[in-house]
Amino acid sequence: PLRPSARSSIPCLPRLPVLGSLPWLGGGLPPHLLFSQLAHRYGSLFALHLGPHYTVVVNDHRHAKEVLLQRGRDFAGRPNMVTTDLLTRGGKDIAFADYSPLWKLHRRLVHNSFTLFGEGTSRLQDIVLSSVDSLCAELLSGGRLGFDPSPAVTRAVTNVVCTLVFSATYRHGDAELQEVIRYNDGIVQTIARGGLVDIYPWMRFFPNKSLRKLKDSITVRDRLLTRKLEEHKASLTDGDPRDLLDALLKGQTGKSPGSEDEGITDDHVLMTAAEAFGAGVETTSTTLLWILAYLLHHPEVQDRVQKELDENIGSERAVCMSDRGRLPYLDCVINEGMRIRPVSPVLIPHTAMTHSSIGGHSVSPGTRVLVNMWSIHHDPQHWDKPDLFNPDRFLDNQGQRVTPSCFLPFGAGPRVCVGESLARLELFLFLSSLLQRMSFRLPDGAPPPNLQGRLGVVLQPLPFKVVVTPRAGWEGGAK
Ligand code: HEM
Ligand code: PLO
Repeated sequence: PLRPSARSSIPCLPRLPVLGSLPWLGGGLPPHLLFSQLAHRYGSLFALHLGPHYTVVVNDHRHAKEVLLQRGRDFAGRPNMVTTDLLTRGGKDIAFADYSPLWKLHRRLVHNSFTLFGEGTSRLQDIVLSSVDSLCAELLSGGRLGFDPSPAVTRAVTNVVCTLVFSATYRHGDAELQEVIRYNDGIVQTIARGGLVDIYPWMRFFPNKSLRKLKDSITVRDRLLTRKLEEHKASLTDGDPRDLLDALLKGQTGKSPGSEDEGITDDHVLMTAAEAFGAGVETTSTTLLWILAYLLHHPEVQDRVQKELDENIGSERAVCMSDRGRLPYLDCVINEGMRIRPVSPVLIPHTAMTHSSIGGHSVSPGTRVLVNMWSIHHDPQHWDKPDLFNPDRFLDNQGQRVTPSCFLPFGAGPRVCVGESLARLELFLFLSSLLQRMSFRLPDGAPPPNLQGRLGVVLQPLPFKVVVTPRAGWEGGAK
């Protein structure tokens, strides 16, 4: 094929004034599926007008790598969006903040705080493992009648993040924990319904029940976090930071490099802590639930993970991070779960900060870019039978683990997920411990979980039920 010249424009959907291309986006499909479908008609790189916003949609891993990696800096901006501006007090966070020195400093502080937890000490592992023990006990007491594992999983993951962010550990049924879970749920249900593709700022002026609920949930969140912040300020010492809030407070004194801006305000500390919290809960619990749903569809995969655990760990002790190299198949199962059901099927919108290009086409500043991870993770040119859950695709024919180049569950480049190492640690410890100690199956006569999912701010599985039975030696859940 001819190499497109820098002048040729990206194939674009038709448009009308004000509405842009919206009349051509009917059909009610969620954005990731709609864009995959449009990619068949217009090619993997196409453009459309979301209301007034010229938007390029990337469906191929090569173009995605140009945007995220090769020219990552050019595309590291974020657009303003109504709901996320409310959520983050106008971008005083990381994920929805535009490119700035302060955003960079924030990223570094959060990243350092996680690695401090992780590598220097084994504290992070201990935190996760203690939450794992309560989760196992809770699931095993769920009895042999089918039950929805989601509340227990959410509680366990929330507990881990509460410890990391503000050093709180809760017992089952704690009122503050319930409050946290409730407000988070309120945000999840109302922010960006149908993905993070925000279109019309003026919509906020219409009476809107869902915006009301979002504001109320944010108020509850802010009240709780402000209290934690004040407590932390009062007890801050010169020693090592106890948690993420401490690390951010300590970062307030260090001025961001080479800038004259105001530095990290209390608002920034609050918004970034709230975000690490929200991201930490939603993504990890959703991924765990997707993998459980797929294990119910594929009992042979569950058996194989358990065989690997029996042969390499046994039932005498708990699994720990240093076992990771001994459990390659489990790693493949985790990767395959993140491939087939990416929590964020369309990444948070990027914007071009300068003149740049994608696939040889020039792109002007301000252009929005949507990376459709769903198409990339389901591209039949790169994945054999992409709709099949098949962890073996992450092993080569010598049984060694491989990472295909079109597998990008955490994104890449300047905007890559800051929680990747934390997420991987949690997914590994939760799944290995659960499958070491118990088996999951469908309740008698129940249909297997629906795998289509529902797109909110993340792509979630619909509720499903499991029956849990302890494995030999783990009748009590923990040792
Ligand atoms: C960004 C995936 C867990 C914090 C992202 C992005 C993806 C992603 C795809 C967007 C990249 C882009 O816009 O180009 C995931 C997955 C997770 C996970 C699959 C778990 C399975 C976490 C956790 C945290 C976290 C545990 C915890 C603190 C963030 C933040 C950003 C981000 C703050 C925004 C980065 C920026 O815009 O500079 N993540 N994530 N994530 N993630 Fe995660
Ligand atoms: C989840 C609900 C919380 O109350 C607020 C929140 C903060 C950060 C968001 C997260 C939500 C959803 C998942 C996001 C994350 C930032 C990065 C992550 C969008 C809205 C992903 C997968 O990109």
